[in-house]
Amino acid sequence: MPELKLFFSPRACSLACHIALEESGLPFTAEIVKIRERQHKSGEYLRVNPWGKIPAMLVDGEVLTETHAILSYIGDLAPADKVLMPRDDPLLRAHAHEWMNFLSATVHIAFRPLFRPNYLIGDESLYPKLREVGVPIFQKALLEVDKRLSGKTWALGDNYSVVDPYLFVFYMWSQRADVVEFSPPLPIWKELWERLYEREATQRALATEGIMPENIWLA
Ligand SMILES: N[C@@H](CCC(=O)N[C@@H](CS)C(=O)NCC(=O)O)C(=O)O
Repeated sequence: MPELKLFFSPRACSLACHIALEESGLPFTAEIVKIRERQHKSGEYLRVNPWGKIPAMLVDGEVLTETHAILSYIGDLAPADKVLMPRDDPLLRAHAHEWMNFLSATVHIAFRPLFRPNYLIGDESLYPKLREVGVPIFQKALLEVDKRLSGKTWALGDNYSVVDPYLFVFYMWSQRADVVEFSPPLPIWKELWERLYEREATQRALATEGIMPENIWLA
């Protein structure tokens, strides 16, 4: 079994990988790299991931980046009885990738005007304009997730997969104290999130990241 080491920042998209690792039962270590303290731009972390983004995972010392890729890898590596990534059904596997790509390329990015306007535009006086344009796009992306979850227990249907912890993270972001006023009602996603929150693996990852009921929705 390869040696796995995840680099995470509390509440970042790395939380999806963290939960998936806990679900997998695979042995792993996790190292905190605090984005708020700009540790992801420190020389030490840049030696691991010169792109300076979280997450990164070392697999026997080899660096793997991108949440989608890390989740797929964890899903494939997990013991067969876990089935965190569909194995024998090419179309279902494609749906897993469809979800993860949508979450990474569309949903994650849709938070930018709210979280990191400085990544999109230099002039702070234009932030309100950016928000005006970005919030409807953000809302449309979130509503699309809620719609796609309709009638499903988990993202892929009846079975839990690595897609689900990825959905856990973005719902949590959507309910952050400074974001919730911009988020549309997401009743189906909320129910999925609650099912995920109850799982022991989720609770273990949250505890390691210092995310408690009293601080879960803080910015
Ligand atoms: N496409 C990457 C995006 C990674 C990413 O942007 N991570 C954020 C945390 S959620 C980060 O490192 N932010 C700090 C920064 O961009 O400076 C992925 O899906 O893993």
